[in-house]
Amino acid sequence: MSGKNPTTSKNTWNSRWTFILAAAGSAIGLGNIWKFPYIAGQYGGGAFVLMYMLFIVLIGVPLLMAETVIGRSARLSPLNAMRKLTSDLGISPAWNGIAWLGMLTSFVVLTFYSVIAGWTLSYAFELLTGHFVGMSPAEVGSEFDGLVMSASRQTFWHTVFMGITIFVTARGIHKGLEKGLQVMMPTLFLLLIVMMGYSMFATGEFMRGFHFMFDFNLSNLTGKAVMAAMGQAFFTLSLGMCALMAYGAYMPANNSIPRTALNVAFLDTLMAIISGLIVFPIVYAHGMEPSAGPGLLFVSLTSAFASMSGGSVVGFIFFVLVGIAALSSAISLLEPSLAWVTERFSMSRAAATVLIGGLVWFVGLANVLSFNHWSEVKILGRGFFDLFADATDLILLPLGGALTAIFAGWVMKRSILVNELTMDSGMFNIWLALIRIVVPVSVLLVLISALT
Ligand code: ILE
Repeated sequence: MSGKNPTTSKNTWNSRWTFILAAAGSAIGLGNIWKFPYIAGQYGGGAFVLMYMLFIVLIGVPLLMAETVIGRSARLSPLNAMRKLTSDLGISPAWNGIAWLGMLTSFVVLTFYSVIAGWTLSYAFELLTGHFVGMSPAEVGSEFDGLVMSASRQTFWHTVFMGITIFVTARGIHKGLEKGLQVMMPTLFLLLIVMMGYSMFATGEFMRGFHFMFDFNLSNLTGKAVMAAMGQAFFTLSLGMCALMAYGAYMPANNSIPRTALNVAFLDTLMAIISGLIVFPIVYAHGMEPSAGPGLLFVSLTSAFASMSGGSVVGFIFFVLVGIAALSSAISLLEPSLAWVTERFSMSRAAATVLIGGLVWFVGLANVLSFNHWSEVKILGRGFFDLFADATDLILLPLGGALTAIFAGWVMKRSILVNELTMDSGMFNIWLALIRIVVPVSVLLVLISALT
């Protein structure tokens, strides 16, 4: 392990807002806009949404704080942060497995995340060319099928997306991230509000969409639905993959970790809920099914853009902004392995980015092919895309999260936690109870209930 320490002011983000934006940039992405509506649709709406929000509060927020504490207290990449903490405590290096697991998970997630982000770029481009104008929802649906059946088109857009991610990341934290996010994230938020206005006033189905999301029937809560809600809570907050641990290393010492965690979780959840309130009314208005799967966002929204005046331009802007939200998330997924490789091999950041990003791109091709040429190739009954998505959501993220919680709650020195969290003792004890007991026990119960 090299002794390089990125605490110098050069490497800490230079304002309070920049860290919040970067952390929110990591959290807000395809998970909110693409995945939340489609998973909520598949698991029947209300009860799933309720469980998801419960997991955000009980597991997500405490864990977000724990990951950030680990990163900031050591000011190193996740793996070296864990190594430092375990060696200071004189305990088994087996705990460092948390960081290995996080690096593996963030890598695997990025391999399919980039493919879906490629879909958004493809849609932005096609909308700009006016391709969808006047198409019926059925025609828009078969266009989507055409995209996933085409290995070459998906490979092209996956390559464009990874290329941009590598380029921006290689330029370094300051230059790459700060300026853009301050403008893009609020713009995306405004556009989502505008589109929610469309769903509210132009579809005639807003209340039906609303009821789908918020009326809950507990009989819908199968073990699998609860597990999916938990996986989604981890995914959407970028937890269990060491992304926020890596970012924590750059967080200024005077930023409040609890306040940041609450802000990020609130913004992230708000974006997901708004996305659902945009998508479901459109789905109903166009006679589609909420359970349509990964194409839900693309087919429903594009059908709306196809029929509204100026829809091509609005749609183009929308998908570009979603692509940018995905970019700021993708950058955070590269960071755990990247930070470690630069420390370990004294490699330049740019070279390490190209190396890791290139590997992600290559493995990502398996996801592209799983939709078409390799659709018959099954491992554990799943094609690559489903295998990677399920393995991360249902197992790796919760496992990484639970181990992180156990480490932070039971193993780390209390003085470090107290110093980093700066909360009053009542709040601190609530956090400690959540992180020591509620997080690990819930993960365990959900895994057991889903497997039995
Ligand atoms: N949290 C982000 C999202 O919801 C990414 C998940 C990093 C992998 O899109």
